[in-house]
Amino acid sequence: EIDVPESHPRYQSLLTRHRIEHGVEAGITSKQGLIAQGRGEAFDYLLGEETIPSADAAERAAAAQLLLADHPVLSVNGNVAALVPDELVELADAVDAALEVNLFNRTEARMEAIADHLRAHGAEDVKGLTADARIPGLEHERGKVDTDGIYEADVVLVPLEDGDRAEALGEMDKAEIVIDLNPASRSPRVASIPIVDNVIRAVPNITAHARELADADSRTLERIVDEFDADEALEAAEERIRSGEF
Ligand code: PTJ
Repeated sequence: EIDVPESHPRYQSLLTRHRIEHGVEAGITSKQGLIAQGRGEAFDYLLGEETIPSADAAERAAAAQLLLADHPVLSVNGNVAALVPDELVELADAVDAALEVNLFNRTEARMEAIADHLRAHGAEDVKGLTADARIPGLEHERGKVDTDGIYEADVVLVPLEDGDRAEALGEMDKAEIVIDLNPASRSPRVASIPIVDNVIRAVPNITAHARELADADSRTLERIVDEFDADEALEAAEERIRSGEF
């Protein structure tokens, strides 16, 4: 995909940059998405560019929560569509969730480009284009969702979400799983399950946990969700960043 040997110490980070750049060129990722990526990289560097144990626990709890859900939805924006399209389709498949394009900077052109991109990566049904419902408390464009998608979902996975929208979704009484590399950001702080990890590692790891838990009974899954402590996970991430071990 890019002309850098896999042994290069910054291989993963260069690959990620290339995908985001390509996403912008293809009309999938917004220019603000480039800035968001830069911010994410700085936090990822401080976390050691690895899935820390508390993030792995959060990813396992997220898998359990998604498997328990009646109507789980994975929200897709311009950054994750560029970074992990195959992995999102695989996760949706593993937990029987719907994929819904939901953009902070919504334009019809990007909505279509992302839906096409997901379909090219194997998605069968992509929601978000109907936009026949609104998230209460958000300005018109930013609150647009599908009735049979995010609006009626009981569990929503929102990667890289803006704080206001994360809060508004949380107020709709949904279990909210947020992936964000900044543990101090408002969206992971309002999430029921905050995952402080790079989406590049987080999404496939949630899928791996979901596959491992596929035959678990609901009591086991409920216990995994109950035992997960959101505040502890956020603290552990902050501690790792402050420890300076990178
Ligand atoms: O495609 P759209 O229109 O929906 O726009 C998406 C972005 C991401 C541009 C929009 O939601 C936005 O402006 O986000 P913010 O407010 O810049 O927040 C981005 C957050 O995601 C920051 O806290 C970053 O640390 C974090 N982040 C960036 N890249 C990654 C990440 N977290 C996990 N994995 C990443 N690869």
